[in-house]
Amino acid sequence: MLTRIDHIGIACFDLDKTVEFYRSTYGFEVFHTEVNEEQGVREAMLKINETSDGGASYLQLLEPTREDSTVAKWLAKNGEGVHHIAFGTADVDGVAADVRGKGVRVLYDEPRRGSMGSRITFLHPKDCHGVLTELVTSAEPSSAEH
Ligand code: MC0
Repeated sequence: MLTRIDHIGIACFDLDKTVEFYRSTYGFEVFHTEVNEEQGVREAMLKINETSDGGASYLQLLEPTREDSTVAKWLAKNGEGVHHIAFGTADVDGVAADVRGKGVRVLYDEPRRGSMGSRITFLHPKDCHGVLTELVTSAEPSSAEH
C-alpha cells in the first residue's frame, strides 16, 4: 500500500545554488545531505511536511557526481527539472512484487539503498506514462505506516 508522496526528485547542475534558491525563495531548509555513490548523485533533502502515516514528504535535489550517472544523462538530454516522483510504503518488496505482477517493469531485482538508509526501487518510466517512479520504505517506518 502506498501511503504518501515520499519525495519529488529534481535534477540540477549545481546543488548548492539550487538549495539556495529553495531557501531564499520559499524558506525551505536542508534536512539532510548525502552522496550516494551507487546512484551517482549528491543530494539534499528538504522536508516539506509530516504525513498522516507517520512519515514525511521531501523535495530531493539531485546533482550528478559522474558523467555516466542516470541523472547526468537525463540533464544532458532535458536540462534541469523534475526527474522522478517517489511514493512511500511500509512494504517496498510487496508493492514492487504487486506492480511487477501487473506488467510494470521494476528496475531492481531487490531494493537498493536510498536516501537516509531507506530501501528503494524504481519503475520504468515507459510503463508509467512517462514518469520515472520510485518506491521507498523509510529506514524506520513508523508503526502508523502499517
Ligand atoms: C529516462 N527516461 C525518462 C527518465 N529517464 N523518462 C522520464 N523520466 C526520467 N527520469 C526515458 C528517456 O527519455 C528515454 O525515452 C527512455 O526513458 C530510455 O532512457 P535512456 O536515456 O536511454 O536511459 P536508460 O534506458 O539507460 O535508463 C533509463 C532508466 C534509468 C529509467 C532505466 O534512468 C534508471 O535506471 N533510473 C533509475 C535510477 C535513477 O534514476 N537514479 C537517480 C536517482 P525515449 O523516448 O527517448 O526512448 S537516485 C535517488 O533518487 C535515490 C538516491 C533516492 O531517492 O534515495
